[in-house]
Amino acid sequence: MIKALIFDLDGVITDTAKYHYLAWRELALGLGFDFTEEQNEQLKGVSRIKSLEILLEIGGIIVDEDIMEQLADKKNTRYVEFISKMTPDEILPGVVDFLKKAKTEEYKIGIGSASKNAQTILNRINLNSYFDVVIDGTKVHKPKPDPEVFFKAASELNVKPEECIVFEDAEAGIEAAVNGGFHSVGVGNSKSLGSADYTISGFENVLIEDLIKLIE
Ligand code: B16
Ligand code: MG
Repeated sequence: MIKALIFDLDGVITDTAKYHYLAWRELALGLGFDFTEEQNEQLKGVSRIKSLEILLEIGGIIVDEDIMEQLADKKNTRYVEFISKMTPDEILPGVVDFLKKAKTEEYKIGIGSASKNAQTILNRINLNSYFDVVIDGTKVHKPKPDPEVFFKAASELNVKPEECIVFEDAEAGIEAAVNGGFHSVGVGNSKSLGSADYTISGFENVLIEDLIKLIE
C-alpha cells in the first residue's frame, strides 16, 4: 500500500536545470571552452562535484583538488544569484494541484534532492508547507544513484521503501529509487527513464488515484 510520495526537486517540481546550465556554461567559457545544452543533460541529478568533473572532462581540463573546490564555489555563487530571483511562477505545471490532492488524501510527502540549495529554492517558490520532510544534498553523503537520500526521506516519514513512490526526472535518480526498492515514476520525456515503473511527461492532468492504481 502506498503511504508516501517522495519528490526530486530540480526537474520535477521546478526547472532549475536552465540556471545550472547558465552557471556551468559561464564557468566553461571562462576556462576557454563551450558547453552545450545537450551536454548539460549529463549533469541532471548528478552532484555538484561530479557535475564539475564531467564538465572539465568535456573541456579536456585537469586541475588539482583545491582548484576543483574553487571552481565549484564559483559556479555555485553564480547559480545562487539566479535562483535567488525565482518566483512561484516557476513551479512546473500541475505540481501544486497534485500536491494539494496528495495532502487532502493524507499521503506523507517528502523531497529527496541532490541539491545543497533545495531549501533556498523551496523558500523562493513558496512550497515548503507541502513537505513533511526535506532531504537534500546537505543531509546525505552518497550521491544518487545511491538510494541514501530516499532511504533517509522514507525513514523520517516513517514508511518503508515499498510504501513510497519516488518521482524523478534523472536516470541517476530512477536508478537510486530502483536500487532502494522504491516504486518509481519518471517525469519528463527523456528516454533514459526507461527503468521507472511508469513515466509521465509532467503533472498536468495526472490524477493521483490513477497513478496509484497503475503502480500498486
Ligand atoms: P547543487 P535534484 C540536482 O538536483 C540537480 O539535478 C543537479 O543538476 C545538480 O548538480 C545537483 O542537484 C546539485 O545541486 O549544486 O545546488 O547542490 O534533481 O536531485 O533535485
Ligand atoms: Mg532532478
